[in-house]
Amino acid sequence: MPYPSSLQPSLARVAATRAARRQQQIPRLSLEAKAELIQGYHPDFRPGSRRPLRIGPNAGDPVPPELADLLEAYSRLDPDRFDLSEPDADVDVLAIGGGGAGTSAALLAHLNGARVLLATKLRHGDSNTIMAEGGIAAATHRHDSPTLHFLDTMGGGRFENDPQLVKVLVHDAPLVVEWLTELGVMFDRAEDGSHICSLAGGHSRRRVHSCKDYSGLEMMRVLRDELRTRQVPVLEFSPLVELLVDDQGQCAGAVLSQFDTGRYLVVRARATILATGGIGRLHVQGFPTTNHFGATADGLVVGYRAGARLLHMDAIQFHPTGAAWPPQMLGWLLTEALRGTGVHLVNRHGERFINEMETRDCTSSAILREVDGRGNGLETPAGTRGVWLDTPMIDLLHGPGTLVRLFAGIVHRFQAYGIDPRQEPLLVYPTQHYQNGGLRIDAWGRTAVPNLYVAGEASGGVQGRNRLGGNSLLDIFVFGRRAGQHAAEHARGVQLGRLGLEHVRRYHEQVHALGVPPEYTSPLLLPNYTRRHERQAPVGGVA
Ligand code: MEZ
Repeated sequence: MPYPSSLQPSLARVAATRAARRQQQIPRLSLEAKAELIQGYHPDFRPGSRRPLRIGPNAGDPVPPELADLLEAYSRLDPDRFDLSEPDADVDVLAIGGGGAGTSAALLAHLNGARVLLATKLRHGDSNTIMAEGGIAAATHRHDSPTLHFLDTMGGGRFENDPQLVKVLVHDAPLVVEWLTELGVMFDRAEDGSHICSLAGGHSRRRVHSCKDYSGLEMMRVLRDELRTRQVPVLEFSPLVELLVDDQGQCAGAVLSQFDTGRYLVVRARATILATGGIGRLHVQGFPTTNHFGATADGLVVGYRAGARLLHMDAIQFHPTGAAWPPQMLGWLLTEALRGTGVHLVNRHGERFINEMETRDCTSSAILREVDGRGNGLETPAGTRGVWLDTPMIDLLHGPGTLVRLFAGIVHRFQAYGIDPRQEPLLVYPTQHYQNGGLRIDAWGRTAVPNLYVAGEASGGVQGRNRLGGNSLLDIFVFGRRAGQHAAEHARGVQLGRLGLEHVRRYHEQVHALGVPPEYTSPLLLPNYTRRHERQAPVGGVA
């Protein structure tokens, strides 16, 4: 859908100011100015954006109400009636989640001699990994070092990251990029064969390795092939419903549900790895999202019920540049690599208002200030609002053909709606992108629950309160690999007791004491897109 006539005067203004803006330098904000901007405009700080959890290991901690409702709901299973006497499968390592974290965990567990099952809610690969555009961060170039990567990551996370986890993240990073390259990932390369690296907000060096603007899809292509070639069993369309905990308090596998038959499957496992991803499809505060349909917090909910602790769950990442037009693409990711390649953010008057390489918490807040606070944004006839991401700058700065060469996916997607990003800027607004926190892990992905591991976006501690671009694809492979390797070794020594759902029974008592109606159940499994007035309950699957 081409731009409506009401936006045309502003489009003309953006074009008229483009050449002059090339020379303009916008200084980075001081720490104080950043803090003030974030506290004034970041959605995490809006009234009503969090509420204290009332039950479980994190009782009293603030979390988004959309998540709190799921954490304070009943299981889909009745622990008094559910039959666990004959497990459907018995494995050493059960990896749950078909994205990069789960797949790399399953692969490493297999390579370390474990009998592995990978279970996933949708098709193998359907995940936030395949939505990742920009790339993976790693200090591989001569002018860079893991130490600089460490400092940038800690600063981006507002120094609340677990330093041990960040140390592991940045030190494993070059190894992970080498591993992916050897497996066959086709990274963008310069004429001398070296990887081309781009800049992302908060990184002091160019260290994001990309595969055009479909980096995650390319990585997932290769990993999925690898798992298939090695004949690791994969169970698709089988979402996680509950973890099993034995009579010694150890995690002992999981109950999955089969979408097609509605049947439950009991999988006994000596080690279980949750790699179920994020919560974008909860649409916190009504924001659109860049996330895959499966991102409904399932692992967080069942891991919490089993006794694992959450960390930083009140810190949600809003990517600054989600599509705000056409309406069909609302919230779609417009990679940060565009800004890293020189694209400006400009308001309705064609003016820049922030250094585009600030961290995401800051840049998103600046956009919200421009639109909501200063009235310098634009509104479309569909009611969406935003500022401009001036994509024609790329060809102006780097020569004709550059935009389509580096960002082919974005160009083609917008052309399908009659917008040519080579000629016209894109209207953008912050979009829910990532959960900075998650279930607390150590350097091997272990939680406080014996035999239970977490890897990737469902884990907490690595990213602090604000993740830097490129550190998510990195996180999933670093900690997916580590969890898989450790789980395989650990499983050899595990003796499981009687399988049980006693933890669910105890949790139900607490939910009941809150007065939660019995039809409020979780995990959600699929996003709830019924219209508000048609809903039976505000959250979860209604049993
Ligand atoms: O790590 C990310 O989230 C990332 C690089 C996203 C993007 O802008 O492409």
